[in-house]
Amino acid sequence: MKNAFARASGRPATRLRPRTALVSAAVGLAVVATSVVVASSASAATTLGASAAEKGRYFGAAVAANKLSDSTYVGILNREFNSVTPENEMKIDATEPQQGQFSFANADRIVNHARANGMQVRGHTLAWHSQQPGWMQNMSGTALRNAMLNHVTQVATYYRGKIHSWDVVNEAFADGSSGARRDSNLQRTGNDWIEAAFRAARAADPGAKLCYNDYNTDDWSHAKTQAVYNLVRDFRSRGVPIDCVGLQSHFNPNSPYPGNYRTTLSSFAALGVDVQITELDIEGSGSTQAETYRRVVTDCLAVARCTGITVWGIRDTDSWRSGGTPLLFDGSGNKKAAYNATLEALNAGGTTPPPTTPPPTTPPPTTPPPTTPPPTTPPPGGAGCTASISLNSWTGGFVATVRVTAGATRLNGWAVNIAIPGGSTVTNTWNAQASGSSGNVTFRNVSYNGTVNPGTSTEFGFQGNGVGPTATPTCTAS
Ligand code: 9MR
Repeated sequence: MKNAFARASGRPATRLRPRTALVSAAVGLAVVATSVVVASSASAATTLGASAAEKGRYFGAAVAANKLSDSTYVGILNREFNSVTPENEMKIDATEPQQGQFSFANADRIVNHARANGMQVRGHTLAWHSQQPGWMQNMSGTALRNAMLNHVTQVATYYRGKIHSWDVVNEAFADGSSGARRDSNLQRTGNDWIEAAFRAARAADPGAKLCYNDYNTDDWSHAKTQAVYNLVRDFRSRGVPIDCVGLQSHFNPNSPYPGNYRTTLSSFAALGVDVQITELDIEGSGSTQAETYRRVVTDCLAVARCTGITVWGIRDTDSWRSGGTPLLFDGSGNKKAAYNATLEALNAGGTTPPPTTPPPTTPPPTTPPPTTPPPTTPPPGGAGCTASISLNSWTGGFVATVRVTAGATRLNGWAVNIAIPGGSTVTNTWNAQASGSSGNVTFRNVSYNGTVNPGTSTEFGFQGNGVGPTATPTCTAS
């Protein structure tokens, strides 16, 4: 959407990860999991990230590298959020200012801060008509197509293993009632530019979830929403790799929260992709604003595959639309009514099924279909935890997604043991800490996903060379 706006300033800082802990016990055995739902009663998480994590979700914020020196900003970031999106630092103009010369310093500051503090990273964005560096703006045809694909490949490769989800393509559809693609130099390289970008991203980082991200796609009745839906449905039916849809969800009087928002979320999810609310902000104030935040959060929690929410900034003064005071903290860093409603809605969301997030749907080029070992049944109603693994394999490599499910008792930590076949090695891991890279490897929770409520699940993943594990993993509660 849009017109440019301010950026900000800063640098790195501290750490700290929230976690509400309650009792629990249990040691668990492992095996495959079916996910079951459970109402976690009266969870009283005191931060957004902790509460979302209890529901198997993340709660993130857009972050500006040059604000990482602001202690109030960083204090809130580290306390409340378990996911970050670089607000501008991974855009094309930032990462490839001259053709073939890549610049990752500012993005790295955010990624390093996130990783040091146990936060996931959403990558934003690999291909976009806007914020192109000058050299790209002036390109067209085959040269531009190749430059775009090279950009996707280089940036996704550089961050391979560090990105939870990539906005591979951003804002490719036109506003209004046409349902058409937005005209742009990228679009003029051919209608298949979007799928070409997704294929290149999958090949470069098979472990990242690949998202299409757009704005004004929140109202199910809008032509633009339908156009994105049709794109995703088409990609799914043809095996073009896509794992998620990002709904930016910038709400204001011209583009208000729609009553059919939940229908939009569930309709996309029914295509077999995750749905992420990627740039949430709601202009307004007081209880009106707070109630809209509550609705958005409640809608997300009601849809199993709505896996996370990112607000587009931390304090109102950090917002690209600061005049609309659209965020959860005021300019002094105080919690607003909107914050309280958001946290309440998260804490109230215990009855929702946990998200089911399969691994990337399409393997890199020349790949056999993903294989999934047959499920085993978890001990009925037992304490402890179970783990199931699904593989996306290709010649010489694999990505494993492991789902950890709590038994009858809340987990405060978990460890999953997986036998890596001889000759194979784990090359990188996300959402877990690995004890090694070969043989029997133990994957332990990281700070933000150790707490798992009874019957709910969390996921981690790893990538490896060789063949993926075939034995059933064992899970132990801690
Ligand atoms: O918040 C971003 C702002 O700092 C930039 O100046 C602007 C320039 O394009 O982009 C803003 O972020 C946009 C995001 O990348 C894509 N969706 C719309 C966001 C708000 O404009």
